[in-house]
Amino acid sequence: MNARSAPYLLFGLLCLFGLSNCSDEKTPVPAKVSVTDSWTKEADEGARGVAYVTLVNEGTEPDRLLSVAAQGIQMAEVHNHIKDEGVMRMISVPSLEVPGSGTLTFQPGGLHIMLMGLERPIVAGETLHMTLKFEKTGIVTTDARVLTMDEVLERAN
Ligand SMILES: [Cu+2]
Repeated sequence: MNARSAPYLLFGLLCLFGLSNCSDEKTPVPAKVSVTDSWTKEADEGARGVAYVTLVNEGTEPDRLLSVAAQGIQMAEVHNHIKDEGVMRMISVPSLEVPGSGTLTFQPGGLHIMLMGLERPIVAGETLHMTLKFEKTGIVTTDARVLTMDEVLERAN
């Protein structure tokens, strides 16, 4: 080691033991999740519905989606699709992690919100009011656009 590299080594060690602010270390930003997109498709009363959201965490710390409620729907649950012995099936996700600085896009065949017990039909052209509860961010509301089946197919292409 020569005299030139010594200060860098010292800085590196201080950095390692947390005694100095490392220049490239960012201060953690508390989790703050927002819903940037939300949509659902038309469904008859008594049928099952499905809704999709895009979650963006502007904080660097992770958060968790704990529950979802939708107006006029008895029960809303976060589901995911998994491949089980070659067969796709749905599983319930009671607590979904939203990574720090991360984006989660719910979509057909993946993460979705299952809507069970429709007290009235979900009508295309209207919106469905949903309330999402996060561990750190708290309550976030969104009005999901209701698409027709044709619009859903168009979106998939
Ligand atoms: Cu489902």
